[in-house]
Amino acid sequence: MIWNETIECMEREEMRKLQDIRLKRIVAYAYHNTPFYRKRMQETGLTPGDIASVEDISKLPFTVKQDLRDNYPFGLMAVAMSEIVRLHASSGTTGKPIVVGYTRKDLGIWNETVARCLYAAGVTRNDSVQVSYGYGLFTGGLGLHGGVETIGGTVIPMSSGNTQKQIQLMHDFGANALACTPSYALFLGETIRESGLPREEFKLRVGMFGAEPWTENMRKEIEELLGIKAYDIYGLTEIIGPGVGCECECQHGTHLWEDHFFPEILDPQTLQPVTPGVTGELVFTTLTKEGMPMIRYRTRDLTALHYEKCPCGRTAVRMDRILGRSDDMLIIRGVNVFPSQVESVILEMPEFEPHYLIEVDRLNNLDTFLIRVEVRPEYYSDEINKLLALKKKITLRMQSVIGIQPEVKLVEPRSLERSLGKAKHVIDNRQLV
Ligand code: DLL
Repeated sequence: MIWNETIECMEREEMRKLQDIRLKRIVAYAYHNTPFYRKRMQETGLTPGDIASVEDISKLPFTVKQDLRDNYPFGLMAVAMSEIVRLHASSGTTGKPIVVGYTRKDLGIWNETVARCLYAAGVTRNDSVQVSYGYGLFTGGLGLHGGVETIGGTVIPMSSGNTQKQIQLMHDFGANALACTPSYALFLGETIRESGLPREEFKLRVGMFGAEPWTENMRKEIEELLGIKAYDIYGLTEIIGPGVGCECECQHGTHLWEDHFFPEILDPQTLQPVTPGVTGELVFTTLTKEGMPMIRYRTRDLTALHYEKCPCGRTAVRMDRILGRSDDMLIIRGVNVFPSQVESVILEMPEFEPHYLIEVDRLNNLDTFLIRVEVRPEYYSDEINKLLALKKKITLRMQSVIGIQPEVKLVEPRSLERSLGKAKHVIDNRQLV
């Protein structure tokens, strides 16, 4: 099912023409309406007339998260505040939040792009969708909410938390789709299993999970636990929120809605474009947003793009799973380590629950690297030899995948804290010393 066939299946050449027109327009718009962009362009000796097509995009300066912080709260708005009908914000881990503003037209674009995502995941007006992303300044809850209303589905606006009630109402209201973070989906699944409510009494068919990196193995785990098909949905506050892209039924890549959000992949070191298919940093330019346009925003997300047509009929570019964020990457004893690598090892081994915590510290100038991982009840044993053998097995596997040897600590089932929103998988104490 395709929500906007004209756009989602548009021939590449046509899409390029549309992007050319929109890029020219948005650059001139940003130049004339946002002093920040005007100054940046003037500093590099550029005028809007220098941008004739997407071929010229590399002439434009980048925008980074710090720019949003420096212009906190409303310095990047391109319209008078009287035109802004909604604000959202993302707290991040340090410093001031970043704030984004939407005009009425922007909310319309957002609803449209989330509607495309829902259709791509096979959710229609006949479905009811339990939205268990947080409502509020976080874009997850209200973003999905608007999309479900746009397609005419039934929204169940649960927000996150209150897990027992989530399950009770999911059961009683017969929700067909669930939208939340993958880590919360796991928690919901575990709680359903323990609740004693028979799974056949649930009508859940589809999940739309995102807002944090997850792996193929985690997908399998969630699908088995909840008896559903799980789709990856991607987005970020700075660009619009959830719905920058989503998987279709073919599930080989996340289609990005590139008529609104123009993607580039750059080598994070040289900031030069890489060939399609090669992994690098994802950079977006919003082509239509009025309230707060973003020009060449560096997401720090690492992925690759594929331009071949998808068997679903869509031509919209496909993005690989996000490998991680360049700023999530840990450098431990000189080796680059992504939490997603740790996660994929844990999930490929049947003995472990999909819950883990990485702790990094520095002792006598040497990095320490500890992974706490939960053993499944059926493998948790009183016999020390069995646990030692299990520990050895996972340590060796980690070492071969990551390249360095972690210290693995096997912990009891259900002993690690569960997450209601974005999971916290890493504690890096090295910054504190
Ligand atoms: O997380 C928006 C969102 C809400 C997306 C609900 C999907 C569903 P932020 O809080 O600004 O916005 O965080 C954006 O989260 O740059 C990625 O690093 C990460 N992220 C988002 N979706 C995915 C995903 C929302 N599907 C940041 N896979 C992004 C991996 C994701 N990482």
